[in-house]
Amino acid sequence: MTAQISRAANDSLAPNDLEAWWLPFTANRSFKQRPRMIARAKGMYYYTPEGLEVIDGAAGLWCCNAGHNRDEITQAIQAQAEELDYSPAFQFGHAGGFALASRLAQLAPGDLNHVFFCNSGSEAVDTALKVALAYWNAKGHGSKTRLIGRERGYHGVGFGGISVGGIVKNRQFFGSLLAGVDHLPHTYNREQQAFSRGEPEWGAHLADELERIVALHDASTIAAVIVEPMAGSTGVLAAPKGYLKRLREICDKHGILLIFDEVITGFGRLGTAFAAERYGVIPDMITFAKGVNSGAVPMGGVLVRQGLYDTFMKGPEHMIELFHGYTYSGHPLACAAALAAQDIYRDEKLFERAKTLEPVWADAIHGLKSLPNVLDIRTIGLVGAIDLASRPDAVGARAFEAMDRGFQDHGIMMRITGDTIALSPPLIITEEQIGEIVEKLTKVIRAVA
Ligand code: PXG
Repeated sequence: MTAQISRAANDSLAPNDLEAWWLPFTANRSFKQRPRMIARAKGMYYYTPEGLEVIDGAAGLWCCNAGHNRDEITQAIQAQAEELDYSPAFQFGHAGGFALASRLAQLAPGDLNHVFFCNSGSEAVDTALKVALAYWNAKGHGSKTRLIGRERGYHGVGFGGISVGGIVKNRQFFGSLLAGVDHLPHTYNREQQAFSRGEPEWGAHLADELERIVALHDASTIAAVIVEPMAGSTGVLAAPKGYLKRLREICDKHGILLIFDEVITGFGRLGTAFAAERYGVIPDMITFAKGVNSGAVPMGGVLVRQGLYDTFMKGPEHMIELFHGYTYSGHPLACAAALAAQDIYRDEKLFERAKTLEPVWADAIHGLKSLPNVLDIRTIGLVGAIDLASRPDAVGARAFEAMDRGFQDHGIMMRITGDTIALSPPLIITEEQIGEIVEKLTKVIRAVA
């Protein structure tokens, strides 16, 4: 079948054949029958080829924190492309990469002083897991190889990430995955936590499950624990109060590295530069991507504590210290975009803005509580999730329809997972635009009742 879409106002942006592109994490056949095409973006809005304005309730995919098509970022990318298009990062360097690494190290809490660049969150996760293994090797503890993730965790789609991840569909079709992985329980319990704002009161004790895992495997076999401070993809599960501190304490007690996957929570999403700052917990590594350059050019990376980096910096000086890296690590265009995005975050105080708006946002989203089929609503920072009741024998159908009708009929972009609607608008959102999101969501949730 060749799917055609009607000739749109902007001919040059409307392809006439949708077959060739196999879209990721997408219902392809349904998309190609009723495509959701995007032609351009500005600020808080996307525009379809037909010119329909769509408010971005998702910051793209949790990444465009400074809003869309910011002139400062566009100009930085353009200037960089004219000056230096590509520069190898194996044995060579360029000023933008060093400037950005210093900037991110300053932004990060504690002694997370070093940055390893890659090109996505998935690569950042694989990088962090490999650094953890290589670190213990370098310390002479080669038996510390186990990796501990968490049920319902999302750490991208590399084999490392899906192994420590805990989303069943992302794992079940892909064989035996990495060996030697175990999982903490997830932290969601609707009975105890329904309609929570910020960190749920209940659930810190679930961190103690790490003690049970250590007792089972022995700490001498465990390299690292990786968790999202707020599990995003699985439907917005904020860490319960005190949970992350407890994980840190147990990791310290047993000599286990703690990795925060901040691919979503990094760069202001929870009202601080990193969630680590919000929780006053310093992990050994932070993975980031998405918001680092407001989604303008693919980029990810890992922030690494001083002690880890120092452990690698030994042996003959002509020798490579870590046998790992990517052709596009620290790509000049990604770095230029990131420096410009970081300027915007600082100059417009967007992280503080997210913090100030958090209660306004929470009031607005929790106001949807009485709409049909709403089972739970969770908010934290500038993130929200709405669980809808599933239709009988059709899990996911209601939210899928909400996403489709939201875009096609009501001019709102949202993310869905199962029957959960997830929201994470750009941090530039105004109170009026929060109202617009709520108004449109109200119509959509009623329409799919
Ligand atoms: N870690 C976390 C915590 C993430 O949320 C990744 C790693 C992987 O990043 P890359 O750049 O490889 O995709 C992510 C990505 C959604 C959604 O709506 C979430 C992500 C990506 C796409 C959609 O739930 N998170």
